[in-house]
Amino acid sequence: MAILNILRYPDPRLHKVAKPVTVFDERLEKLVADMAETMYDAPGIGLAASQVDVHEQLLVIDITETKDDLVTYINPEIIWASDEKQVYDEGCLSVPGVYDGVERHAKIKVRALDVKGQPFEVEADGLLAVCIQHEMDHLLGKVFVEYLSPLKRNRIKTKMIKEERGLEREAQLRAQGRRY
Ligand code: K1U
Ligand code: ZN
Repeated sequence: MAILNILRYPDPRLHKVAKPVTVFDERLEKLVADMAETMYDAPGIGLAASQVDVHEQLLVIDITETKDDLVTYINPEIIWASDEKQVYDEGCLSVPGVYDGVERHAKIKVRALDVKGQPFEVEADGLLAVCIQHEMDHLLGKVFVEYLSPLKRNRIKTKMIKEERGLEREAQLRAQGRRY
């Protein structure tokens, strides 16, 4: 297994639209295992393939504290959504350190395929409903900060770009064997 690189906002690759998975093979199983390891390591409660620069309709979620209930959703579709909405303070591994309220459907019913290509359905509410909708947005190329005001989004973008420059500088100095 391997820890994959998570793209950071505002990387333009986060806005690519993912294509359906058509081949259920060992490569897909390895990708799912690597994504799960990457999510647990981060740590996070969800990860979409788009975040690791794989533009296929695949996501992993485990909202348990015990980290023992991994669910893989391939080609997920929301087949029902409640009129009722809920606001939750969301985070994102592609926008580390930023949490803000997003309004989404309070309850949803999702149809997806598992890693073997077998269909299943899930009814979700609470954090699971939030997380599925957040991850499905990633597959459409949408990052949660796009629900925020242009002012907040631009502040976040500026902060992320500054942090990225700092990280690049640290990496340069480390490569030169210096302390920073
Ligand atoms: O980047 C991602 O898509 C993962 C994201 C999922 C998510 C969290 C909260 C609301 C909506 C979607 C995260 O996992 S951010 C990290 C996080 O929330 C967390 C990390 C460790 C323990 C518990 C939560
Ligand atoms: Zn995210």
